[in-house]
Amino acid sequence: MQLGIIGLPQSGKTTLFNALTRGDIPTGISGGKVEVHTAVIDVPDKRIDRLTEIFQPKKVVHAKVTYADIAGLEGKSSEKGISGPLLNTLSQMDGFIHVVRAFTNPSVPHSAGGVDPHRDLSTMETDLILNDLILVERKLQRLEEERQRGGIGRDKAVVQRETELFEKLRALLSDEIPLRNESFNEEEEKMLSSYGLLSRKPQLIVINQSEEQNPIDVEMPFANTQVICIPAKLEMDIAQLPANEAKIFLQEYGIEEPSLDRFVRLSYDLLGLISFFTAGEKEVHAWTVSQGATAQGAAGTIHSDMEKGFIRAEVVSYEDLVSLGGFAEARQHGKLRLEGKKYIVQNGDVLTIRFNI
Ligand SMILES: Nc1nc2c(ncn2[C@@H]2O[C@H](COP(=O)(O)OP(=O)(O)O)[C@@H](O)[C@H]2O)c(=O)[nH]1
Ligand SMILES: [Mg+2]
Repeated sequence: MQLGIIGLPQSGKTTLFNALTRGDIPTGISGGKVEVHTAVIDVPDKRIDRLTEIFQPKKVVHAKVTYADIAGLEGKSSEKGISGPLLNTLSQMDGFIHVVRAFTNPSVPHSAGGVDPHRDLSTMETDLILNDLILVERKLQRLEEERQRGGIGRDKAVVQRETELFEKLRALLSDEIPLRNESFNEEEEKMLSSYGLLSRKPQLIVINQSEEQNPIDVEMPFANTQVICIPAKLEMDIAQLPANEAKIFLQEYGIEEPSLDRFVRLSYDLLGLISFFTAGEKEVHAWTVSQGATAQGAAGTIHSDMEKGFIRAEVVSYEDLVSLGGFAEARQHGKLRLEGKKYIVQNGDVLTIRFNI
């Protein structure tokens, strides 16, 4: 799973990226050069800590999310659309972290004049929407040509439905509605899957504020959109401290949980992902699946042999396992269930897959 960090120049993308990765990539670089940095992050999860206490495994593996700091969007690519390589990178993302500047810092002038998070938010949103609109117009043109030629072996009804879908997209985008606000049926999803439409990707908006500012109220009336306020610079400074010093720092400021931990979890939720666990003396491991995944599908994320040779899954919820203290105890209390391949995996299920090859 990959999340692209986007936003206007000097909004704090690299600062946030450094905070997430404990990195030290130079910040404050102006100019709209296209540049991408990526890093893989462990998803913080207190459940893993508890399971580790119980099983004392040799190895612990967290769920992962990849973040990409993507510089190059300037909020004015609307007429021609976003340039090739940049568009290509953006299209490959599963979702966006959209950093919006709210911090005041006299040494960082704002290219559009004063600091105005609402203005910047809509500048970037418009950019994504217009870029999609250009793509949709082109597609409709090709469909029209196909119709005039009398089709090229494609079912006429399919071409018709595709045209209707893209006309619907054009109407939405013309009304400045991002496509992530809409839901699509299975056939439409399939028709759209090869188009990396940017406004269709789920978005987590990060209001990058100064630490002394009160949280800023930003309303986003669209589905698949969440907002979080983060003082990115402060978070970067904390992340760059050695772990023990960071702890003291957080205690002194009365911060229970760094906002970054919440942030990483929010971005995981935004993508509709859940974790299930495998646990034993060898390893405690968090695995990532989409909400609605089946037991057999989940087995496949561990190993393709487990999916092919799937017999049953032994399932216990994280809460039951932890409160009873182990698999044997869970079995005694009837909390260890046997489930078939169609079972829908729940967030926090601890699975043992039975399979043969
Ligand atoms: N005071 C303050 N300065 C910040 C904050 N976030 C970023 N900056 C500064 O703003 C400048 C641009 O940040 P950077 O992360 O490079 O922005 P990017 O162009 O979006 O990658 C740098 O000089 C940062 O130190 C913040 O939360 N507070
Ligand atoms: Mg940068």
